Amino acid sequence: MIDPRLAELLDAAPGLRLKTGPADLEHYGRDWTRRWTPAPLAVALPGTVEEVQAVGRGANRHKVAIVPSGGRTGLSGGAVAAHGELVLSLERMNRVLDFDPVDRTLTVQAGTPLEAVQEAARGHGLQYPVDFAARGSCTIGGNIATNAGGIRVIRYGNTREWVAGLKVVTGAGEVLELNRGLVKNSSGYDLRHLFIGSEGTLGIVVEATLKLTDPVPQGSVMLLALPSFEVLMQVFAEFRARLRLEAFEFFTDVALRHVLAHGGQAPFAGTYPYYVVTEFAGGDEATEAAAMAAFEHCMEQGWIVDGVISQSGAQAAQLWRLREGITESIARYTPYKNDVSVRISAMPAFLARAQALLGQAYPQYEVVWFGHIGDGNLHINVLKPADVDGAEFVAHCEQVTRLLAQALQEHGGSISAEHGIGLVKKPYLGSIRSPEEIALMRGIRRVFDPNGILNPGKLLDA
Ligand code: 2HG
Ligand code: ZN
Repeated sequence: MIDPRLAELLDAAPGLRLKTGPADLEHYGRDWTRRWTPAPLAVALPGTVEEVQAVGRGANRHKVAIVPSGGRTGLSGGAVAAHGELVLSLERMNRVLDFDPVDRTLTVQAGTPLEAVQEAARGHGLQYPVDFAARGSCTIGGNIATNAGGIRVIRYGNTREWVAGLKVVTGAGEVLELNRGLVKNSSGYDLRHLFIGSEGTLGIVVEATLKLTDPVPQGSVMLLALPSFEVLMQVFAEFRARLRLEAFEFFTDVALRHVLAHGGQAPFAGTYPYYVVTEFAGGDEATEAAAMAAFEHCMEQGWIVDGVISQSGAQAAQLWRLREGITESIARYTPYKNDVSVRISAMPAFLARAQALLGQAYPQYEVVWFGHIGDGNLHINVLKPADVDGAEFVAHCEQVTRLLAQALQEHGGSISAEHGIGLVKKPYLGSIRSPEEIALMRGIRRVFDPNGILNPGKLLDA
């Protein structure tokens, strides 16, 4: 028999789709973290803003928690429903609603996959430049909820920079139109920015008006081999000084080995401990000369020991695969993930500290280092050995994360650069936010969601 709360929902919004089968509950109740057992009450799939409002009203009436759900590619447990929540999937709201050639904006429903946004922009001769490996599965609503970053932040910034307007349904069921696509709007608090990065705790993003920009002509991609961690920031400084960088990403040989185990060709005859993938716009002679000058200077200094440069789009894609394939290639080891950042200027000191700390803390585990080094963002993945119990492994890694959080605090960094706090990083929020800030965040949450129905337990406790 159908739960009376769900029957009431269907009465209020007959067009709403509900899923309650065990396979659906499992599928929609988890994200890429895989740490929690999914146990939602049901999955609601609205097709309109009014249906989202109906779900909100019903949830408020019965004090049922809602977990907003996009592509569930999150890595911090922000979209996990493990306690009888109602998952509100935006999957059916996946249409491009409008393109304005004068404003150069694209208005899309929140469930639109990032890749579809990028394609729609290209179709109009423009680009939406936020980009990362999960582009085919993640949705723009989820990108906004976490202020997603990715591989081109160094040039274009995070999702926040590209949101010109938002339509949201608050926890109280009101519809708000925030900023309405304006470039200039000095009229008090910019609530749009509160919603960006709020991890589904203030309201449900239902539509977004996104800024687009000029496409960049196909540039070149270089793969560089480095002899040590210590020279990484010198290589970055040299390339950044001479070229307009679109991306500057690093990974270790351990990461490369995992990617190659899944297919693809080794880029060099030999192996080296560290690699950088960098992309720069241009394609003209001056850019090529600048890239060669940077490369040669680094070789002379002994900061680079080998390198290749793409000669075609296909080769560029092959080189990118070596970096973009990392997360997928290690997924079967249920990695414990750290996603940390410091200011770029603090990176050399922090790198040395983190390497010493983690080397000592994890002698028995394989640790995969990679990340957006040009943004001061490191991803550290600790792989679980098959014979170690999952809970024991996580408990051990959490002890180390506490030490890492302390080191980050000393270096003025953040425990979550781009994946969000969710459930995974909640214990460490105090390492980046003061008690006063956290109290204000709680207060803001209560204003938008007075009954505490929106993604409870995520980001911060009530
Ligand atoms: C990336 O940069 C993503 O590829 C995933 O942020 C990072 O798996 C990770 O730790
Ligand atoms: Zn990343």
